[in-house]
Amino acid sequence: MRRIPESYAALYAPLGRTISLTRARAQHEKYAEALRAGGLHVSYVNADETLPDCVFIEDCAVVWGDEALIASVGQARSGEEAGVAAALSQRHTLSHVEVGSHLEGGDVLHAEARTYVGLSGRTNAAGAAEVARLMTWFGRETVTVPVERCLHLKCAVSWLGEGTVAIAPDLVDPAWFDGLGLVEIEAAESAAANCVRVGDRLLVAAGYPRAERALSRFARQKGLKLSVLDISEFETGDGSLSCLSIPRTAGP
Ligand code: CIR
Repeated sequence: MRRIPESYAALYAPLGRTISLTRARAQHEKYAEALRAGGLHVSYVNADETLPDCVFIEDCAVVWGDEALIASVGQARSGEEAGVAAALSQRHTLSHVEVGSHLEGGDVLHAEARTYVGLSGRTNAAGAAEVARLMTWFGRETVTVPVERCLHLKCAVSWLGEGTVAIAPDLVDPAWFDGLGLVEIEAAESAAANCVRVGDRLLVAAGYPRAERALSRFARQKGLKLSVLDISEFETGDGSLSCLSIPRTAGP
């Protein structure tokens, strides 16, 4: 995870979006507790005041096993990758996407033997090809999915485990995920399609009661525990659950 800089609130204030740093920090800590409850050790990259959106660490790298592919984030956030690369280099072998490749981790979804990469406003075909190269190394197939109605692929679809994804069909066509189980999230609550699975825990965003019922039914059937997390202060910055961490759960 990455600590929240004071400048995070200042970035959104001129847009009329109010962020309480106190609330954001409390929500961030609850999120870390849920990751720990799922069996992970959490380490932090320091905040950087010159990079107000840096808390959305997921976008900076794609990690699989001991490999970390350092992404190339959108221009407004450029520079966030360096601190994340330095932290990851302690335990991972790094590679960097090439100049001209655009890639944000929010567009990369691992599900069963496939990795799906969203072609979005933030990730281009060259960026997706770099993910495919890394995944081929691990014997995984990569599929690109057009993303036109939201920021990243994972705003619309996320891995729940047990062969299943949560998906907002109004944002991305479920046909791309043929062969997987689908927990459909209705349009009015589509933000709840971004969940995080760690160990026997499913992290879901608070404030989406119908989606929570559907996800809690899934969790009950599969013997998982649900952590319902308020991430309002990150949603105000267009973030969702997965963007607050880079998990090292998948891979050999
Ligand atoms: C951005 O626009 O890049 C940030 N304000 C939000 C990034 C959210 N990242 C994510 O969902 N993976």
